[in-house]
Amino acid sequence: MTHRFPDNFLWGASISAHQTEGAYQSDGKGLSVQDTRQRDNHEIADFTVAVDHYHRYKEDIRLLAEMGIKIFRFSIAWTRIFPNGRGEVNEAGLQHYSDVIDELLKYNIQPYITLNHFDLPQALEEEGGWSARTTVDAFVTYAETVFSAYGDRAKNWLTINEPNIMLLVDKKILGKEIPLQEKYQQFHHLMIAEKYAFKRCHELIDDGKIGPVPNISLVYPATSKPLDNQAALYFNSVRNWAYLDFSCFGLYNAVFKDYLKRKNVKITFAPEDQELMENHFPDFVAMNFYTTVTVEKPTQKDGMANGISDQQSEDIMEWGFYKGFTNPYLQKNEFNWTIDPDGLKTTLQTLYDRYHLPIIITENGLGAKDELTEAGQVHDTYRINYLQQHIEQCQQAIEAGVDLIGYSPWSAIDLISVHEGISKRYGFIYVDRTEHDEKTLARHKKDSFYWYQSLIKTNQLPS
Ligand code: BGP
Repeated sequence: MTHRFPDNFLWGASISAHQTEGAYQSDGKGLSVQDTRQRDNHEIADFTVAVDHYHRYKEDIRLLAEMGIKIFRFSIAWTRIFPNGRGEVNEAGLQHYSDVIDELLKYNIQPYITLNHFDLPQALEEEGGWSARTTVDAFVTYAETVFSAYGDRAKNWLTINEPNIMLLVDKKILGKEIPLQEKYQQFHHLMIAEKYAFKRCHELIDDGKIGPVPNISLVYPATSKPLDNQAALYFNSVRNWAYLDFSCFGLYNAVFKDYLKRKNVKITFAPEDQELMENHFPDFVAMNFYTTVTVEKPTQKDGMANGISDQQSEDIMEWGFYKGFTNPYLQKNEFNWTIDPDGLKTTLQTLYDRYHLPIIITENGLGAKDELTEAGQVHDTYRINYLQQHIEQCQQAIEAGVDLIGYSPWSAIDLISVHEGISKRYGFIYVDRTEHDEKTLARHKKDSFYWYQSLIKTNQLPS
């Protein structure tokens, strides 16, 4: 039996600014923490040129329109609008995204715009970054500026990409470790900044809609031992629900509060925070999903070292709370990330039962080492299989009553992976470059491009 997706289902594709645009100092752009960050792995490409989407956005959008997408998720580089994070607006930067939006609308593609995707202005970082309350003020001015500039044409917004992963995997994403007390003060500031974004989007944009965009991985207990289940409860809270409970319920949940208390972390609230938390809410939840995580309760023999080295791996340890465990029932991709399509359905059902809001998947995809043939083709059957298995579970979730409104995989075009450079490709469109050779930067449609095009056209998975 074939099942069609709902008629208005939002098929899309996603990217972020710093991973695609390049042109890192063009037209008045300031530096962001992604331009300056210390890298563990110096073998990988940096973001100076990336895949040159800044100059080639028209070609990229034309290809994406040919693929048939209804929505395009991209982020604005804050440093193009305010090179120093605040102060005078850079008109050239403001014009650029206006042109991008117009180009999308020409093809009837709706923009879904992320306000900030890992690329905080370096000038704000030097004043304390998200540890400083003044960064919240700068963010609010930036958000108001782009809402006012684009809100007549762009109605759908996402706040701050994956604050949970940014804080948990700080070393890899930001290039430095943040002490725990500071990390959770940053959490508070990020989440308050998001509350302001909900408020100002609703005030400034007619019919404006906005949602949080965390990375959600359901956490499984390693065994049926009660203490493994408790480990999963804590990691689910610290990794997933602390963020969404703040966004959607306006509170610190009890498990997360207990975690903070046991870690001796104390959060400073500003006088306006409680009111903001309790009165401004999202219209939908956007979710990035790659895998699930499995944990057990650590024992004395595990030692007491704490650390989380990768968002998707078993390399997680917090003494007294949880420790990563290799799930023997799941396969892994070539970059060691577990693959769990069934877990996507369970994650969607859990999320929907918790928040009762429409859900849109804004990232899901397979990073792989693609090969371009001499004929300019890429036979990425492995990516098609991954997407097919996950989309099947989306369909099952919809049939099970989840209000899933769209699916926008990672990524529209090849881009520079946060951890692994251009060698780990995600796109439907291949970009001809290597880590250190920019080559032609020519675009080539992969087999997955044609597969996704046909899926969108028929609005159903091939039988
Ligand atoms: C998410 C980020 C993306 C993207 C993706 C894949 O956490 O929002 O920016 O990079 O993960 O991760 P990676 O690039 O490490 O493979």
